[in-house]
Amino acid sequence: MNSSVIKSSNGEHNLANYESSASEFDWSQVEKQFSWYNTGKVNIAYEAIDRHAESGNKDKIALYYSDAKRDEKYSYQEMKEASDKAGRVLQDIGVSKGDRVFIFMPRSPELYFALLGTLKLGAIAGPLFEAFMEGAVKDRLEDSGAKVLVTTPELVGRVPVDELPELQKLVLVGENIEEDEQKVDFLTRFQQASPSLDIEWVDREDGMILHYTSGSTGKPKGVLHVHNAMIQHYQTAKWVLDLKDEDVYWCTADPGWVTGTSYGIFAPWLAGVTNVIRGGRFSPDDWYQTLERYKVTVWYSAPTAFRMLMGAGDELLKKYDLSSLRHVLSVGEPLNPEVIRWGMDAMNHRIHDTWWMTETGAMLICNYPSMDIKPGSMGKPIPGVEAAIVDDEGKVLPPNSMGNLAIKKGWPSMMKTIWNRPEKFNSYFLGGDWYVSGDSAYMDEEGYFWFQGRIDDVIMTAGERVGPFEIESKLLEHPAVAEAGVIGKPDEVRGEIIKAFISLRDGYEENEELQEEIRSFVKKELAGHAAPREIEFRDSLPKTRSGKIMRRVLKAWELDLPTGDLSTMEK
Ligand code: 6R9
Repeated sequence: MNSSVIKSSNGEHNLANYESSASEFDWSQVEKQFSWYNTGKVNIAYEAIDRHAESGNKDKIALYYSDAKRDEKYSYQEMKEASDKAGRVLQDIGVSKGDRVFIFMPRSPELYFALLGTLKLGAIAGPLFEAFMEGAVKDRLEDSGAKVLVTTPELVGRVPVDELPELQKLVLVGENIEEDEQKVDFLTRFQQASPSLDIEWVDREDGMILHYTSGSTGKPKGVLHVHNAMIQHYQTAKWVLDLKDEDVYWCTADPGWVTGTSYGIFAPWLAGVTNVIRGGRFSPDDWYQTLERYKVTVWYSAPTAFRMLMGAGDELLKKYDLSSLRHVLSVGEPLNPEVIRWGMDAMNHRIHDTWWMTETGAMLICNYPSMDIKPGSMGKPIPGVEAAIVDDEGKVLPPNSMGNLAIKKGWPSMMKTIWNRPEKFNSYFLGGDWYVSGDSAYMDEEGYFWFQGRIDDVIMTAGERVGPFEIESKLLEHPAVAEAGVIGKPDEVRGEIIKAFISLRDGYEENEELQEEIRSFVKKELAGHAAPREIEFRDSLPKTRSGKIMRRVLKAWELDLPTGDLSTMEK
């Protein structure tokens, strides 16, 4: 099943002792690292930032930020003060414990100040990816009952304020903002704010961050994480990211997605390292330059990015000095063996795959430095995590059987609930104890896990998780569309691309202009990355008797596969 094994490169933490018995590890050992261990009262922003500023690391660089226009750095002390000031601005407009403060803006230092300031007040931060359009923004603000939105003058037009009765304040980060009942000028208030703040000490199970993510049915769901997740953010920063004091770390994910918060904010700062944030869009030149310029030592990215870098050619790579790199990791989609081989040949680095989800809050199955890599495998569960392949009844299957990838309840960074929908939360569990991921996989005799696919219809395109239902619902709002079914179509670079099958209403003609119009409709209303790259018109779509579009049949059409059991199909 696996042709080659790449030998371990050994990290600081040799986890080999734990491999035979994951349950041997006791997470409460990790808690003792934190100042709250004795009091039980906690705040993740304090542990990530203030603690380092107070313990002799105040001048250490916490953040290097750059984009096309800005080039800045902040020490831990400066981050502490900036997040205190942002907290003050939010406190002054009435934010307090438990409130939802959403942040909808491109990466910038202010985004990070505002997010940390929100957490210091004990409020719940909700990051929104900057590419979201009006419909997507509205759904998320409405469901969460957000009280405050931090955004920019450029993006505020996408916020349908009149339709969001619970939204009280719009905090605008930009120049020359005129304040009114609702609008708040962030930068002016920030400059005047006092750089000190009384932190709200909360319980470890209190809400911290709300990430909206997609399943195969229904609207996007709000996954709530709590302060306690820091235990696992911290420990995986040590074990898996292999972070040490002197490291310069770069996670390329945007904080609109969970990787950009758990591993773009919390893990590196809890570990007290120097964190690099690069704004703007992906380009191979820009990324290599970023690695070179900051002498990045640990780099966490995604298969689509690696494939694009691979496609840009080794000549380009050779122009840069990447000798600072020590450890490279990947998440979000299957990491092809071919990409691992490219990593070895072109960069002389093993790329370490890691598996986890928005719901799980932190890494669960990984290739950590002290273990041998089997290219194509996601690795093994980290200590303290028990994973298995179970059948649909929750029965554990023997090695090499395909089934549901499931995790035994009880890891520290597990989501607390699905916002507003506790019944949805319960639906993740089988037999009480197994969290079922929605991925199918198998485990080999040596305990390595191999990803096979999604069991539901969730699409992973360029590392982003997109629910077909949200796109289908949007498509149906277009006047020409009678029925729509959306699937992921395999793609060499992006993993999958979004393909829509559409049947038209009477009076509309199938042509390219209409395709383009429908595509830009989704782009404008939802987000660029949610717009179908391919649209195919059909006279009718396959449906169950209850009227559900059978995406499985659409997929089979696309891949020229047998359509399987059609007994529930409408005749
Ligand atoms: C962190 C994150 C979760 C889904 C997950 C799976 C896919 C993530 C993977 C992987 C193969 C890996 N996924 N890591 N598939 N190999 N190493 O990506 O969270 O956006 O919620 O996506 O991503 O299908 O179920 P999220």
